[in-house]
Amino acid sequence: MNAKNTDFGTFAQDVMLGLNSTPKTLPSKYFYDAKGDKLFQQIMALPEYYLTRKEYEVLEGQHEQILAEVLALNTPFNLVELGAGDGMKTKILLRYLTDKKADFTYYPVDFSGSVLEELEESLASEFPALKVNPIQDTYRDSLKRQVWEDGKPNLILFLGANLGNFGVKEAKNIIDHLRVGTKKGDQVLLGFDLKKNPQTILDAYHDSEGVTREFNMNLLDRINRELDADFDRDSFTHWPTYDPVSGECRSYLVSQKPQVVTIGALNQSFEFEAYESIFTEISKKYSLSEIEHLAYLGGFSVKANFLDPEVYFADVLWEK
Ligand code: AVJ
Repeated sequence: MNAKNTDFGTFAQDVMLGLNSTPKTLPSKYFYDAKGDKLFQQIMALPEYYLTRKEYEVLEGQHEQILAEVLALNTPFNLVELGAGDGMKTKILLRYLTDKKADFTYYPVDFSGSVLEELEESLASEFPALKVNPIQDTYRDSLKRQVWEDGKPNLILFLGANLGNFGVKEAKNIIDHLRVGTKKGDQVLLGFDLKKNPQTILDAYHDSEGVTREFNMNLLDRINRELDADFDRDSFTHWPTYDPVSGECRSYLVSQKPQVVTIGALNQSFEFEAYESIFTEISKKYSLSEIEHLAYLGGFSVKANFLDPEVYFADVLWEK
């Protein structure tokens, strides 16, 4: 595997920076260790978590149109996927491209090494002839390094509303990295969760089984496990919010009492006032005009928007 070290130093530093900030915050990319990957797979199967099913519907129903241009090139290309995860939805595209005898190499990029290993195994058994080159990295660093760049056309997948994990300013910065990391003619397919009934959105992040709560809490468990800390998870509440104006769904862990948490690896204690919170995740919801504006800022032209019949989710195809 083309692995970048997601070493202890980085996690510890990010936790230190985040918990020393006001308000306190922790980066959501650290949700995804082996336990977090499993919890996210459970989230995707929840009745309230419509995102995965809606995007699956889009890809299942419209993969022919989505892939028509890249197939029409009739030349070898690279299929790069930022945040590949378990590849469940991507396999629709891989199956179709394979059936069409397309000549391409698949570069799944993910921050989680454990999910990449599982993906590699499942691809080897389901697509034995597929050329796969997994890359363990962040979105930004992978776009800077571009280990896939060999002059062939690229189709870059950024599915699953993963861009939603960034606020507006940061999302623009990621789009800038996409611009720098692509060449003229390259295509990008991005998944966006759309603005909709606020209750539907809130329910997706506040499921009745409490899996999303566990997913957030795992961050505290992970700090306990890996950084020798003493977070008492039961004294924190999972609190998601949704603001229909900004489209920002935000998750917080709220301390239910004044308390002190010690992180051994940092040699530091952190004080929490009663009801002080840690901001753990943003999942931004977009309108179609906001998405179009992003394309414009990045210097991409919009080829097509692929929507599900209920207009819950959009996969948009851009070209540089
Ligand atoms: C993987 C970023 C798409 O924001 O909806 C699910 C992660 N967080 N439930 C999202 C998540 C809480 C998810 N993404």
